[in-house]
Amino acid sequence: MSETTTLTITALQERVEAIFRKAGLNGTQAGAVARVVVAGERDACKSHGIYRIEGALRTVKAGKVDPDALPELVPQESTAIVRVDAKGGFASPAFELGLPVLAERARSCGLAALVINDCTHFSALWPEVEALTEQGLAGLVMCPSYATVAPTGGNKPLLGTNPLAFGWPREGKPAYVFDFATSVAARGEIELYRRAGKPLPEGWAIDTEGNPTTDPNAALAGAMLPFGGHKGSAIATMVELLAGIMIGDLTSPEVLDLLGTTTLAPRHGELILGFSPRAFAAGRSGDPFARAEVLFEAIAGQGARLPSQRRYAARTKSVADGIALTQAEVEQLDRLLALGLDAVA
Ligand code: NDP
Ligand code: PYC
Repeated sequence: MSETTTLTITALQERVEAIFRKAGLNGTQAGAVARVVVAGERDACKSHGIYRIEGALRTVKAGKVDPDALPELVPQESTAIVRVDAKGGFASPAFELGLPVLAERARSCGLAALVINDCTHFSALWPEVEALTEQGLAGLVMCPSYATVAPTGGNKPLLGTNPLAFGWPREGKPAYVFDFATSVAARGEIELYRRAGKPLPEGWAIDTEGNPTTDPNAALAGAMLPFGGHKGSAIATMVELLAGIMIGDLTSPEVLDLLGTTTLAPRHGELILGFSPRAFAAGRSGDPFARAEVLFEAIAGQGARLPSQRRYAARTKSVADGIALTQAEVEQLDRLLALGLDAVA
């Protein structure tokens, strides 16, 4: 078995934050970005954990994200739309800035939307959805990425892997949360197969000729496929419309035109919706949270697991035992900390 090193969550946060500081990110950017990277590692979501640091640094080095950005709330009073201008920085600090205002508006209006413009988003969406559920709100979050997915019936990359995440708060229990790419798999997952020299499961991708492939390199050069055929294709299109066009930001093909590559983290906007279940259920019989529990119990009663259950179990273990990193991962973190942006091409 290969050697591992175990770090506490706090120690990993400090190390990842230091890497981002060394690479030139200001405190606002470095702290928030490190928090989502470490959360990914803590919850055993390897495709959005420390593996993402290098891509983020490459994006800084290429000048496609502003490491010194300070996100700003755009004044828009008395509306359910809260807008944060990320100022060309990463999405996470913009989200952290907008969250309290979104929560306050969602509570007072029943629902509210946080629009983030001009951000670079490379992480999972569940940290954002969970931040909403921690406020007692249900949440729906989505963003485009870059054109890497062929629409069903097509054969060329056009849509993004466009993640969609939802959360429902639960009293005394971890929230019900799902978060997935609208492609069969996230692109990060394909990259991990490539690095491991393993073939992809069938049905994930097509090559540049439009033929099915299980070769990760051919898949990355060709196109990924939407999940659930035409259904995933339509949901990914909805994400382009709502979290791209509607909020006055880039669609996935426009992101790819801007970056010219999928090796950098995508720059676009993000849409975060917060709902107050109590406000929606007001005047109707039954407590929405109690009714939701009946549904969750019925799901579990059939032997099915709730989404995020695996993640929460991994989190419990990480909190108790720390996060185990392979020797290669530790060496990579050391290299990034020592060299900063010189560590990436
Ligand atoms: P997965 O297929 O790994 O997981 C999707 C969701 O389904 C998770 O909530 C997972 O919970 C749940 N789930 C998995 N198996 C089961 C099961 N048997 N029963 C019930 N629930 C289950 O996600 P993807 O690979 O599609 O996406 C991975 C991540 O990539 C996401 O976090 C997404 O936000 C991110 N991403 C980000 C992009 C960006 O542009 N920022 C683009 C694309 C993806 P659990 O975790 O507990 O297994
Ligand atoms: O895994 O598909 C992905 C992805 C794209 C941007 C961030 N993650």
